[in-house]
Amino acid sequence: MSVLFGSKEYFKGIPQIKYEGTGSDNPLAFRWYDEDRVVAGKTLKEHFRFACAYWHSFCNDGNDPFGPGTHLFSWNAKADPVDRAKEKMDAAFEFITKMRLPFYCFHDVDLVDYGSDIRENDRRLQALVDYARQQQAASGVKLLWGTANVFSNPRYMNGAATNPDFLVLSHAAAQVKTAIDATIELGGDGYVFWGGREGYMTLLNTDMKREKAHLARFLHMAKDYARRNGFKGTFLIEPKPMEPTKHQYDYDSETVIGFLRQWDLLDDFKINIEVNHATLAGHTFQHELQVSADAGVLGSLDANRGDYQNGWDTDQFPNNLNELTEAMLIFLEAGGLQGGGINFDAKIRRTSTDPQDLFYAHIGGMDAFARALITADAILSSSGYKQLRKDRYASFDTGKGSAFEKAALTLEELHAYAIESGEPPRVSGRQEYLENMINRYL
Ligand code: XLS
Ligand code: NI
Ligand code: NI
Repeated sequence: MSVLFGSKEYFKGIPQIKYEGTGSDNPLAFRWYDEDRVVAGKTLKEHFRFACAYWHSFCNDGNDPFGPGTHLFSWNAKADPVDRAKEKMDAAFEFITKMRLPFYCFHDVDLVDYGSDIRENDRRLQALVDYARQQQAASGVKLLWGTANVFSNPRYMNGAATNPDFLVLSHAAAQVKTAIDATIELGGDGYVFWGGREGYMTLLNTDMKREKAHLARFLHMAKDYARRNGFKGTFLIEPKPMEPTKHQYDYDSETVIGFLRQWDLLDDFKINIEVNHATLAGHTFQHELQVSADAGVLGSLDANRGDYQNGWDTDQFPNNLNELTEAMLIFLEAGGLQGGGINFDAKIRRTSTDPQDLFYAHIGGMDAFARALITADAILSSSGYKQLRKDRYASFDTGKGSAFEKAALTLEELHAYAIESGEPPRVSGRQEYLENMINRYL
């Protein structure tokens, strides 16, 4: 695999990252992520399908509401937007291949800067799609999913598909059409809708019922267009409860599943769960995984973590082994993701200004997922964990409990059964025992 496509090396002196095992103290090596290691019937590479998020790693320069960026992007030098974007792509593919990430994800405006002329934007994106096709062929890196950023441009301040102004909606549609074309052309496995401003700030000016109907119509149009043009992949909705909008319609997995069912979209759409969005919704990452897995729509993951003290999307790189091990128990029991992968929707901190920092961040995330999956597999195959949970429900396996599940009991019969059987014995849920088990296997 050749590492360099362009003529310049942007991450100088950093070699391709290798697996060296837990005995290694090289900070630029994997200690757990051995991509060829087989766990539960698949290699780690196949399980995770790790992806680099173009926006955080190559566009976000560390700016915050109090000051400009701190990260030096040497690839942003050229004046012409397409030339500049090609250098950024050289840097991106250099990083992605050095990092051994098999996939990447982008928004249209991550690949190249957009202006306000739709035809010119389409032309610019096409130039970068042509370039990406060559980069993908040379490196073997693939597109996990594409998406359109229909939340940053000021015209989307009141939403995109849910905007009260039909003309704004049509601009969003124009962007989504071109982003779908790009995703199809680059062989993307998925297409994501994250409704950043699909929601409202105040009900005083909002017809919520009408806005949600518009969103459903918009998704149907996009799906029909993509299917007509040969897209065989998965459409994904990424729930988030708030930020930037006060109340977002795609609040959490349960809400999105209800919406997809109501509007007859469940055959084509699955969920893209993001860890920090789960916690913003007042849930755990594990909860969101289980809800989606149970509904058969566990599509893809945006990996990151939040901050216990903050109420916003801090998008830090994942490193919480207990959380990830619990998550991997659900992941393995669900049989993995349906068509998706694990995209690092995470950013290095404003103060992380060395070129190596982006590598440390991804190495840490990939190692944490690998260690968690290996641990979860050991728990599933050699502990009493599954049996313990099954046994809690044993009273539904036979007799009256089983009749209840089969809808063969009436409320009067349950009344009689309770009287005849007397007070139920206390049965421990053994939470601390189970929590200790995770630490024992780690
Ligand atoms: C923002 C979202 C965004 C989506 C893609 O909070 O996570 O990055 O993943 O639009
Ligand atoms: Ni995300
Ligand atoms: Ni996010």
